[in-house]
Amino acid sequence: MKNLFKIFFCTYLIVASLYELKANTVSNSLYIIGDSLQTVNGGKIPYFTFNLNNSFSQKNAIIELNVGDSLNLWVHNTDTITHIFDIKGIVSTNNSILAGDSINVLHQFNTAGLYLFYDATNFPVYSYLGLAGSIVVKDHNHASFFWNTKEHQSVWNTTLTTGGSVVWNNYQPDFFTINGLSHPDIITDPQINIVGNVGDTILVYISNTGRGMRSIHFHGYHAEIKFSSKYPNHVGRSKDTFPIHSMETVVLQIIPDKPGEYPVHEHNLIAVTGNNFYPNGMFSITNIQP
Ligand SMILES: [Cu+2]
Repeated sequence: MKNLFKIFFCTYLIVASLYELKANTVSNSLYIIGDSLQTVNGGKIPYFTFNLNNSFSQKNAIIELNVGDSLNLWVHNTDTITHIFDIKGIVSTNNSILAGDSINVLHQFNTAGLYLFYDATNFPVYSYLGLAGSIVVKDHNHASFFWNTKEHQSVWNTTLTTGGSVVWNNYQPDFFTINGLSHPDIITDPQINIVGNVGDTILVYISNTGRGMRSIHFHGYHAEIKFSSKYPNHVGRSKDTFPIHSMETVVLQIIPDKPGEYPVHEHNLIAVTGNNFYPNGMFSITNIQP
């Protein structure tokens, strides 16, 4: 009888552990949509996004997964030309999607971090024009904030979408967005503006899907690098300014040591402007309560 119980108990343990190891499959759809981006001065420039449903939003999709999840992703091309879907460093099989067609991508994410999906068509043209979003892979349940940072040289968007070409070395962007937003939407967006309490563990996921270099400066608090797509050896460093190369990502952890309200901004001063006006660019506010 005792042995029988042991067998039952062991079987239970094995089944339970197998169940725990079974990762979730998360299904998502992305729609490639061409429309226009509203800039801070009320203008509109040609723009494309990956959206989670078939209606255009200036905010590119952010897909959230837990470590071990498999992403079952359908990518639908609602545009009139072929696009190519890649997940940087993960899926680069040049998945061409004909106009009006769809593809399916299945991938298991076993490492926490921040990954970029983008359009490789005539790179960097369509990625620059907006087709670059992010996949967040978490190994925690802490408060998390998400920034997809990007610049725009507004006249180039028209040039590139009407078949013209540009000289990328002459890049002089005039608009700077986070998650496709400009001032004042940036400072009211709950995905962007860090809120919390002293002692909280807070994660900030930052990607640079523009063509320029980022230098993100946190006032008031230091942050620790938890993930860096370009410099894995930087993990563990604690500082207040974070360079991020084009098409790279970092994950930062902040544990606030004091209450306060502080800016977080891009330290290249042109990038805190929009149409030459401050603070119309990459500028947000951290609000920490006691
Ligand atoms: Cu600063």
